Amino acid sequence: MKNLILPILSLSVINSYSAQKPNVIVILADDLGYGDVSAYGSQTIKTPNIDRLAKGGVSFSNGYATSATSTPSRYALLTGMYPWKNKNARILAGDAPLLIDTTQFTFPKMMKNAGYSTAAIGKWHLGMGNGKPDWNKTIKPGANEVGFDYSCLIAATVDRVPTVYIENGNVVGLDSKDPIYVNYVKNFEGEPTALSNPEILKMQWSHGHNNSIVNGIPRIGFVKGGKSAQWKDEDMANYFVEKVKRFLIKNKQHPFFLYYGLHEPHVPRVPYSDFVGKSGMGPRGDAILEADWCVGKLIENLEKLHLLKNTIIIFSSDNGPVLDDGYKDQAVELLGKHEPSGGLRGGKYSLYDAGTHVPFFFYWEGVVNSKKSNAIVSQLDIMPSLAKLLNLKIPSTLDGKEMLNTFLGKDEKGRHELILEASGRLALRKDNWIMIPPYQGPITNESGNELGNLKEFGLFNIKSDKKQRENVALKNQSKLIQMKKIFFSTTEGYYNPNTKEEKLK
Ligand code: NG6
Ligand code: CA
Repeated sequence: MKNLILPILSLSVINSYSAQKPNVIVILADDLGYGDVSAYGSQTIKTPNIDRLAKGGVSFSNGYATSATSTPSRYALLTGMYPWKNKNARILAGDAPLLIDTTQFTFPKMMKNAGYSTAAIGKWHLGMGNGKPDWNKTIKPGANEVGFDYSCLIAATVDRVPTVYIENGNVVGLDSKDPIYVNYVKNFEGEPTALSNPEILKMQWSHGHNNSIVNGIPRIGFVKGGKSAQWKDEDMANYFVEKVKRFLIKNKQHPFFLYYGLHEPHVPRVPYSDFVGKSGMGPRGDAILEADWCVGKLIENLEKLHLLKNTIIIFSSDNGPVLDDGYKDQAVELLGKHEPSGGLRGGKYSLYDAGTHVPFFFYWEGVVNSKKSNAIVSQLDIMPSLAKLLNLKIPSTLDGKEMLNTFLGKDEKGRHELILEASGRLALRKDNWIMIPPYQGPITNESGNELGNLKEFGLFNIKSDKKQRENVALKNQSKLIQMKKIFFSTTEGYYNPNTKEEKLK
């Protein structure tokens, strides 16, 4: 009953009764597209658990990640700052140093200061250590130094070494007699790679992923030793579900903030056997079903612990979808009628809308009513909005905007403007318009996704032309001029038409 009265209590009242502070969980999927959840109407995949959050809460049809790749998106969510202002906020290698400055204001620090227990579980990809860490010692600084009391993470992505779990800075299950070494430049003598030993691969690579082989899967980067600590991709979903469960049990009497980074459906897509073949779309679809199962387990555990009614759950994805992201897993061949981007143009890596326009749901059982909202919201705005709810102070310099009532479904006022980013390239969404300035560089990358590199300014009305088929810049000069003005003043010093896709590690 308690939480039913919450909305009518004044904010100061929420604060004086710490027992009533709502728990907060942010679930961030990896490469899940706007059309990859059935909540927005897709008939080709069924995601009932994610849909439960969508249908029981506020379902945003204009929800955005800041960026079309993982590292910058996650940086923005956790700091409230546009990631393109930090030149290092690009797809990080597995041995990259911690990207967030330990003195920086962060979402977990804010929650911790408000008395919350904080945890990051799952995908990290924000670097750890001071650069090329010794993985056999405690790796610092990392998630624990930017505000998380507890962390259990994969350092980067599922396709990058080291392929080990790292709990509070320590590699889990490491045998000191078999230390682990990582190198992103050259291989360790005698260690098999996808090029030297293709016969031991259980999954083939299509581009990029031809370095060390772990669990029969070729990865990015070279690794030696640490055999006892290597994860089994098939078991990863369950591993993190259990870690989440333990965290919930431990904190059932105490307000908590959980950042839960699902690893699906990023490549390599290697779901648990229960999901294999279940989507009819091959590993990519099966991995989405597994992600949905993880969300189901989380809800089930919250219910069992009687926590669901006092927990805000925010669900989104770090960037848009991709099919062939470097492994031959038949994502293209078995797609059928499924549209991962939900009919938007582009995908991961793209300045077109599907790069950053992602699933976005705000669920708070008993407090927030079921609603579909067309308001434009960004993951940047989550932290400032929760600050408002909890009456917490945040720096005035943040790029995130307070939109509490929009998240609570009480009004439809969203952002008017949002800068979108793809590998350092920038665009502007303003109300129903998207303006993409000219960029050199290829039309597509190896994944086949269109990058949104246009020779001239592009202007699209995404209300009337959601697929961005028609560049209406010439027809709408005054709109273009207005948008250019906003774009150049917001991004002053950051627009460079020669920005190329960096050679990725
Ligand atoms: C790219 C990888 C891709 C993926 C991406 C990061 C190649 C050819 N491609 O470099 O597979 O790992 O980085 O994805 O290596 S993200 O979602 O974490 O940003
Ligand atoms: Ca991603």
